[in-house]
Amino acid sequence: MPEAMVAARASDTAPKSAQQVDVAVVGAGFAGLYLLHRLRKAGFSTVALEEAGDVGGTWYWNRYPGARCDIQTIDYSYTFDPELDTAWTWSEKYATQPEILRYLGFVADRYDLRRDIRFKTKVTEARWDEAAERWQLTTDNGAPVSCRHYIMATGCLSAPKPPEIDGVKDFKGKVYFTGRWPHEGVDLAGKRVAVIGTGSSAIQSIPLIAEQAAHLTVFQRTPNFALPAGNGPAPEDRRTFFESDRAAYREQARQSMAGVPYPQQTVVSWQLSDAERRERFERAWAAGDLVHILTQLWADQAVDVDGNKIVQDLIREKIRAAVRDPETAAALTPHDHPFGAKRPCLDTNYYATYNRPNVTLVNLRQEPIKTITASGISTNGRNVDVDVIVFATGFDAMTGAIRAVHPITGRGGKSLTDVWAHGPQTYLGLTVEGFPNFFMITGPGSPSVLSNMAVSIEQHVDWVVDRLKALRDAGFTTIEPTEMAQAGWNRHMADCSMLTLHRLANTWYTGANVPGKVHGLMPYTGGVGPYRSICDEVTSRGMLGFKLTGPGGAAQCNDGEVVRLQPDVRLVLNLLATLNLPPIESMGAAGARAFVGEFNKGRPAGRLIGDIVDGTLPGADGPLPYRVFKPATPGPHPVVVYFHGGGWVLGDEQSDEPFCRDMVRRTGMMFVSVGYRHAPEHRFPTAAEDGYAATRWIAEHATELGGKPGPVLVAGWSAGGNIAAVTCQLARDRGGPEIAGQLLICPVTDCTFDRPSYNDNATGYFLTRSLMYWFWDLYCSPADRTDPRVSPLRGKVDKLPRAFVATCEFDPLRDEGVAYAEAMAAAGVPVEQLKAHGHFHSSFTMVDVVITGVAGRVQMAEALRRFAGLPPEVSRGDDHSQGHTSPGHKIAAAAS
Ligand code: N01
Repeated sequence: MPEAMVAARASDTAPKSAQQVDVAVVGAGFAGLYLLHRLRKAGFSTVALEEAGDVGGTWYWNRYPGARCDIQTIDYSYTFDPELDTAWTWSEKYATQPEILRYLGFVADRYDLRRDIRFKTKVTEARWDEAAERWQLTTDNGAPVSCRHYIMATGCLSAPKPPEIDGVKDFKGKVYFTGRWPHEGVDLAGKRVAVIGTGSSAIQSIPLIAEQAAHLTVFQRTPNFALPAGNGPAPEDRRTFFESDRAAYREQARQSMAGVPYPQQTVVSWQLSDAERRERFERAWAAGDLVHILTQLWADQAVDVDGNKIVQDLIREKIRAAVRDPETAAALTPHDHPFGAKRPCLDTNYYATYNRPNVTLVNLRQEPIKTITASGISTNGRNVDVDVIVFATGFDAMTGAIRAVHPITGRGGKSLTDVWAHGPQTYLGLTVEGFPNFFMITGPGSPSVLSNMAVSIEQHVDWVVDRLKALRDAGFTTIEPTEMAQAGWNRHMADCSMLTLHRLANTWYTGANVPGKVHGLMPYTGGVGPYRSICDEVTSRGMLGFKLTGPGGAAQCNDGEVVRLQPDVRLVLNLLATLNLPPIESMGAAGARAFVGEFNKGRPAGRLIGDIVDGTLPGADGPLPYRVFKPATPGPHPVVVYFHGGGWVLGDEQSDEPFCRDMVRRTGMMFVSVGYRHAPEHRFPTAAEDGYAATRWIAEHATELGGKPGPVLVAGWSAGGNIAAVTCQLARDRGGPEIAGQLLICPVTDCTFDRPSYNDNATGYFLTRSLMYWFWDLYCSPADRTDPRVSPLRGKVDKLPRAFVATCEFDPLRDEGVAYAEAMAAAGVPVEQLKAHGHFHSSFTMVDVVITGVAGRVQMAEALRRFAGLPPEVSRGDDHSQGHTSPGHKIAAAAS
């Protein structure tokens, strides 16, 4: 519909008194349109308030040359109606802005949505009316609105950021913002043009502007990674997959991590050779697909600085090859952020554009802009006269469109701006405590901009509208998240932010692009599929974390936190639950060992370190096997004697190999893992005595083993932690060896089973109470159980080596580990504790699976180095062993 007609209708029909509706929506972009459709179908009276003159949202405003989608449009489409899905065919792999806008217009027409949209109408204030239990909205055009529910479908990138450069008003030429490009287009032919910024908007428009302009000067503050879009028809393989089973294709997208149907990679970078990695990279480069290159190279590319650096280096090679002038190429090459931590761009001839004689790059890192003058732009190094300045300077993302657009006042006069003064607080990214009946579509705290927005929008809209229907059917009139639920979500957000490398870059994802904005990762990094399952869990658990109220004092509140586990621990436990494994204790010792052996075969052994040497040592009653893990750096290194986990029944000197390798890399110390004997063949006190004897022998033969003579350290996980603790007590009582420190990870320390963690975490977290009972029964008769050689908490705990004790919140053994740490501390032993929240018994040993366990292992490594008298940081000598180097890379960075 022509804009003039729309505008005329909007003002002609504006009622004098408040417009009464069930639900008011702000925005008529992707989200607003689908909301209108769903709300209407659900029988709600609705109005959408839209500042623009027509539908389209971001695609209405961003009309700059070259504006396109950066998700393949086959995926960037509505999927709610299979008929709509077949009624529209995209002409290109990445549709242009005009085509996407046409699509949204087509959708609006098909479902007759415009009749409920008030265009050119901005909400100027929104206030929760407690007495009426309604939101009262004022607008700048036409009647105010009174609504039961208020939904922001304002998009994440719709509030342009001011340029923050002095002198703009003095400029006598033309000024344009990519995010507010004139509808009639701009003729740049023969003009001297400046583009400020090198984000996606700039990178898409620069090649086209360069083709028109007499001269283009690009002012770059931070270079960005850009990949060739390879636009054209939708790729054959994708089309075939899509056409063969549309429903399956869409469903896979909904359950995926990014909202695009790609599988999760399981191979990590260091399992691949240089050639294999390059082959994967070249394939991804040629595919011209952001999600492909961000997710399909190797499993650690987005979570580990080393895995990521390999991609960065390969892209840097491409930039050098594309740009002829080495100085320009160097300036265009990003070095300040991991690949993907800042949104990479899809381009068409971007780098090659700098080979044109009419294009100049100004590196603002070397010569910052001083001011804009009447005739152009003045930097520390030069004055550039131009006719046109294009600001491609980005947006106040995610919160800007919600918070800054208009004051929103909730219960008790609370202002959303104040509530979010220290960063956005939400429950599920959808709702805010203190703001009843207020919803955000793809708000901060949801996957939003880290996902295919089309998929996330549909999920949000479906969830919200389904909840509103259920609320109405149950006779409730208000819905609001609780403080506890919101605090839990914020903590979960913080946990998730440790999963990826996004937090290591200054970007609009973190608010760093807007001066004065609070820094913090705003989108949810836990993935689209997991997020969907969490929203569904909230519903299936009786609207967990929401307070519902209705007439006559009706109320319902099932308070709680929906996710208390670390995000990756949740995925691991969910996966294990789907395997429906028989209890380990039902397998018998031989069966359980075979099971663990099979389980371990499927996991990578760990990154390359220095030498790995097997041997045997004389134990108390015969030879015991051991495996030495050496750092790649020149020795001799301090020696850590390590005892594996497995309840005194399972495992061997190799079974915790990934953990040992990882700790060797992080500590720069040598680990000797001991194959102590197991129950039921060898019952108490065999494991304890083997542990002590092995420690003694290793201490006496440290030099022979390639280690540093002097005091050793001991470490162990689970039953191995028990043996390490017992060894320290025996060494104290039996005249040595000298032990410089003990690292006890989720140790067994006592035969008392009535501490809360034994009940709280009895089942559901892999190590169960009944499995522990079984281990105890096989190892130790009831009469022996109070012996300090199996229950060190019952022994003397003074005069022990310095200790680091790690316990996990969701572990039956948690409280006895804490009790042991506290007992040692009370007895004067220097003790450090790590109480790992959201973790389970295996979190620290599932290296490369439980990514959030890295931070704990970093702390453990730092403690071991302190105990050994080493400086805090270790330089890693193993980086070049896989053909890629990261000189001077310190452990602190690796831990990130
Ligand atoms: O904005 P940006 P954008 N002086 O924030 C620079 C989506 N999008 O509009 O990095 C000098 O990325 C700033 O420099 P720095 C997409 O998600 C999608 O380009 O802050 N320079 C940066 O280079 C994208 O990520 C598509 O140092 C200044 C640039 O301006 C998001 O929108 C297309 C400055 C801003 O880049 C935002 O992209 C377009 C100053 N005062 C956008 N202030 C699709 O393909 C800022 N800059 C779908």
